[in-house]
Formats: sequence, structure tokens, C-alpha cells
Amino acid sequence: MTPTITAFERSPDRGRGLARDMRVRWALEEAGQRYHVRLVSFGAMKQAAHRALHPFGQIPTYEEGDLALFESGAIVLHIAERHAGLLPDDPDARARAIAWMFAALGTVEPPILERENASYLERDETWYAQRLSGVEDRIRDRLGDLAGRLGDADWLDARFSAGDLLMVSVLQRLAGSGLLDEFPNLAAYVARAEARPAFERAFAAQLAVFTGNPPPG
Ligand code: GTB
Repeated sequence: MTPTITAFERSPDRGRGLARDMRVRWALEEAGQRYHVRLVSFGAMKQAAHRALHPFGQIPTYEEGDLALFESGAIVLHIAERHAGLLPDDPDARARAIAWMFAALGTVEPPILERENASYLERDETWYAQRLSGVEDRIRDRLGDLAGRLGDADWLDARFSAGDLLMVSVLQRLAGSGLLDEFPNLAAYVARAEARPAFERAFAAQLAVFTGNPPPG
């Protein structure tokens, strides 16, 4: 059965791929799965019909037969568990890949989101510069540890996995901040992931929502 995901009808980033439907699209492309996309407006996201799928009135959601899921991490894990390509078969390697998924969402993403929220909501405060500097130092701590672990490797644990997919999705949110450039191996890691054909297909598909030029096929 072909799943249906939801995405913004109009994303504030205008197709830069920063909204969280992108990680789900990317996982589906890595898994070689076709999918439908239902675009939702900000108003519709808060209506009962969408809240039945997503208790917090957000995107992305994932529907497949009787199954309805929310939370991008849970959706990527579901796709990875049911299709080859995103989790290793070896049980220990699989557990480590899942640990990296949690690390991306639970350890690396929070200070990055804190920075984003501060820049949206607190930019005009007198103490903004000091707050930003503190948050950026916390991000640097995480990036430094991650860069140390990645070293010269291509991926976090031998082969590309859903752990890399989520970690890269999180790091991409630093685009334009200059923070990633302080860690050349992490910048190269993101670029390597973005060069994957599955990423390129997913990116083109989400961009097409804004340009009105659907990719062929
Ligand atoms: N933890 C949830 C998950 O991982 O799925 C978080 C879901 C979430 O934050 N969804 C956002 C949403 O629906 C879209 S992705 N927001 C609307 C609302 O809460 O009312 C966050 C996002 C939005 C826009 C950009 N952008 O334009 O750059 C980037 C990221």
C-alpha cells in the first residue's frame, strides 16, 4: 500500500527542505518506496481532522492503511524497520544505528532548535546577543563531540543508516549560521549525504511544491 504523508502547503522556507516532511521523503526515497503527499494549510493543521492524525496539529504525518503515525523520528524508524536500506541487518549494528537516531533528535537537535526559536522570538530583546552566544556555545559543544566521533569516516557507524539521515537533517538546520563550517568534517558529512541520489530526489520533490514543477517520473 502506498503511504500518504503530509507537508506544508506553503512552507516558510520556500522549499529549502528544512521542514520535517523532508526527512520522511528522504527515508522513503532511500527505501525505494513511492508515496503520496497531502499538502495542508496552517489552518487545516489545527482542525480536528488533522489533529486526529497529529495530536499537536503539525506536519509530517504518515498514513498507511489503518496505521497513522506522527513524529518524524517515529515515521523514519517505521520506514527503516519495514524496508531494506536504512538499518543494518546485524542486530548490534541495528541497535547502534537506532541510538544515533535518538542522539540526533534528543541530543543534537534541541540546542539547534533553541537557537532557531531565540532568533524568531527573542531577537529584539536587549539580552539577545548574550543569549545567542550561550546557545551557540552549547551547539559547538555538541558539534565538537560529534566531529570527534565521526573523524575521517564517511558515516557514523560504518554504513549509511537512518541514524545518518536524521543527524544530517538536524545539522542542515544550521545552514547560514556559520557554525557547521567550524567543523569541516561535519560540513563534508552533510555534503556527502546531500549528494545521495535519494536525497536529491526527495529535495526536488519538496521543492516542486513551491516552484510548481514536479520532477519527472
Ligand atoms: N517533533 C516533531 C517531528 O519531528 O515531527 C516536530 C514537528 C514540527 O515541528 N512540525 C512543524 C510544524 O508543523 C513543521 S517542521 N509546525 C507548525 C505548527 O507547529 O503549527 C518545522 C519547520 C517549519 C518551518 C521551517 N522553515 O520554514 O524553515 C523549518 C522547520
